[in-house]
Amino acid sequence: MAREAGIRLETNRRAFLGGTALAALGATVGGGLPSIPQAHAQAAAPAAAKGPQYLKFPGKNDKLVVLGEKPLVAETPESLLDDDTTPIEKFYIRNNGQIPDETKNPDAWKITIDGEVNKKIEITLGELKSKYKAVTRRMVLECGGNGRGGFSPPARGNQWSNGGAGCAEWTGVALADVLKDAGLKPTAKYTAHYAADLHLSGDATKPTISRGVRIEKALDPYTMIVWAMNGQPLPNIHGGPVRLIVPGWAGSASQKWLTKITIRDREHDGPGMTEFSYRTPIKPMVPGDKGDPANMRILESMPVRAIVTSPANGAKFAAGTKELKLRGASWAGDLTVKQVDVSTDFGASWQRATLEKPKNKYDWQRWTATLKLPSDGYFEIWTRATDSKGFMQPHQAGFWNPQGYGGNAMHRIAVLVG
Ligand SMILES: Nc1nc2c(c(=O)[nH]1)N[C@H]1C(S)=C(S)[C@@H](COP(=O)(O)O)O[C@H]1N2
Ligand SMILES: [Mo]
Repeated sequence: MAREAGIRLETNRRAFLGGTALAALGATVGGGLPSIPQAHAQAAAPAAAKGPQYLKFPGKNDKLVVLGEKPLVAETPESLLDDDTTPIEKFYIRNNGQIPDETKNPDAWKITIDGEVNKKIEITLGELKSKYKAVTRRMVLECGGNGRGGFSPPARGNQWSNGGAGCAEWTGVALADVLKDAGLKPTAKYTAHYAADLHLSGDATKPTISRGVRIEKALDPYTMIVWAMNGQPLPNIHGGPVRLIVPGWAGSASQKWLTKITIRDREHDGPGMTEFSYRTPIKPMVPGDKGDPANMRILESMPVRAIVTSPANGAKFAAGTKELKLRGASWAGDLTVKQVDVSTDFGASWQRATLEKPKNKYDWQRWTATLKLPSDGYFEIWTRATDSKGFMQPHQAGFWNPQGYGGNAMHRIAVLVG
């Protein structure tokens, strides 16, 4: 009978440095840890000496790990992503600015659509709900920086393991339906998203973050304006009363507390669109270099990723356990996952996992596998996914970039038998 013990082999750099009894063990595991973690471990040790800080937030699971307090950012340990649909209490939180107060009258919330349209639209959430056909879809939302903790040297930003992602049931309307009413001009090329959250500085004239997408993605029927999450009114912390969900692309495009979408005739240039923000190198760059903004292009679809959601990293099993049942999740941005494999010999040989179909496009794909263990002892379980175009996760986060996007190293956990 599997039993989670008091050991924790944390997978993110900050956490495993926490001086746990098995820190040395954890150092070799590293979901996305570089192969030579010791050097960084020493360099980063003083700041991380306290170990992981757990979230205390109303309605949220107290095992979420705080990556930043101002703004509030919290990630979900992989083992908490074991539900088919991620419950709200386990869903990661990523803010760039201040969290607005909860609105008292959600249906009076106003959204404006302007710019390269024939007819500017000003609509309340109440009108949006009654005027358009509502749909519910289970889709992954994933932070553009997910997996960043795997980069060596470390990249700027929150050091996510793989838990800057979740998969929820979103209810709302297709953005395309609203854009159709507004009437796109032939010059409509890109969206620009605006919201009600105040900049960290408190300066009301500065947007906190304002990203956008190519008009083709805005017209994807799965790109939605949503007001409910898992059948509940969208919680304030997740952008309630109303937000965008742009599935498959960096989560930053999924504007929370949505107030306005301006249609532009060129790529948007708001905060989060320029220099190194949500941009990856055109020509691969030297890891650790400053980089050249002219060599960067905007990040769109997220890369393929699989995680083990059960057992948890650090799980202990009774002596004589010969078989382990694994469960996990996998997803691949705009694509689907074709195959998931698992290994217990450090990637020397691989066994194919059983992969489920997504419920709808952009849903994640759950997977299971049964592993035979040759003996008691310490084992690492590695998992890797391959997407529908044949791209497989690398052993280490590659294509280094200053802000650490696209880090999709294989997920690794450690277990102890006996
Ligand atoms: N208005 C607004 N929208 C936002 C953000 C933000 O800071 N402000 N953060 C973005 C980022 S970077 C991500 S990853 C997702 C996170 O959504 P969640 O907090 O609901 O998980 O929201 C996006 N939308
Ligand atoms: Mo993000």
